[in-house]
Amino acid sequence: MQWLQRLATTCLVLLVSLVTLTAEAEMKHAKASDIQAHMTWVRAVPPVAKTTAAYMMLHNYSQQDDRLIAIESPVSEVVEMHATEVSDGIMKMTKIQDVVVPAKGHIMFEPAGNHIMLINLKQPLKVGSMIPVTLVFEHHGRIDMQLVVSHPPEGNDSDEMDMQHSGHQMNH
Ligand SMILES: [Cu+2]
Repeated sequence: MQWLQRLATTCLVLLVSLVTLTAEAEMKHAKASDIQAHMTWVRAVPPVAKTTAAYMMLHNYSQQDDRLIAIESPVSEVVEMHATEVSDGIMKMTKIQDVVVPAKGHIMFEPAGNHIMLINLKQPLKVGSMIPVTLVFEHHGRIDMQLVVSHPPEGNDSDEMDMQHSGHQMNH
């Protein structure tokens, strides 16, 4: 019966290494489709404006947290992630270096919240046109997407945001 025992042990070792290999492969090959953006848009601004903001809901369907470390776009010289804070009744925007999108979770880039700033626009952005944007993640790498330029949805206080962003523009 010794051969049977040996066979069983060999099978077990093979099985364990197979499972380990599969798990490792899954960790390394984080699929780009794990990360998905919804409700993406870029705020339409007058042609003279040098700055605008982009918004989206960002889902992470994978089993591990991922960190958004950079955002790129050919339409502006600089792209930054900003947080909005209220101190002494005044809304302030501060640059943030990265944002963690939790496993099986989502984050928002939204008016009056965290948002993406397109600073020093190279050309006026036409309403309805598509803007290429690349999100760079620690694990999932580079993810390309197209964001439509549009006016804020009905009921959104756009004047407030426009004021914020023109105020903000002077800091750059
Ligand atoms: Cu901002």
